[in-house]
Amino acid sequence: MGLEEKEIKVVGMHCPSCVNAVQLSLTDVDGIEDAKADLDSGITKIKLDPNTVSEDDIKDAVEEAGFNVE
Ligand SMILES: [Cu+2]
Repeated sequence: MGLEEKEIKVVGMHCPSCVNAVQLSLTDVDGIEDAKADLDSGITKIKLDPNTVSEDDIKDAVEEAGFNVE
């Protein structure tokens, strides 16, 4: 079972603690191994197990942290 890299765009981040919150919320999801968000672009790279994680899981985690997926 291989990991996949997925890229999303998160909107609403405006400081390093926003970045942290997004990353923590994402890596908290079962099946997400790593998440790196870029503050300026919002581009967030997620390393995940595609069999475990759905688009909705990602969206929910970002929203739970208080942000949105574009
Ligand atoms: Cu912030």
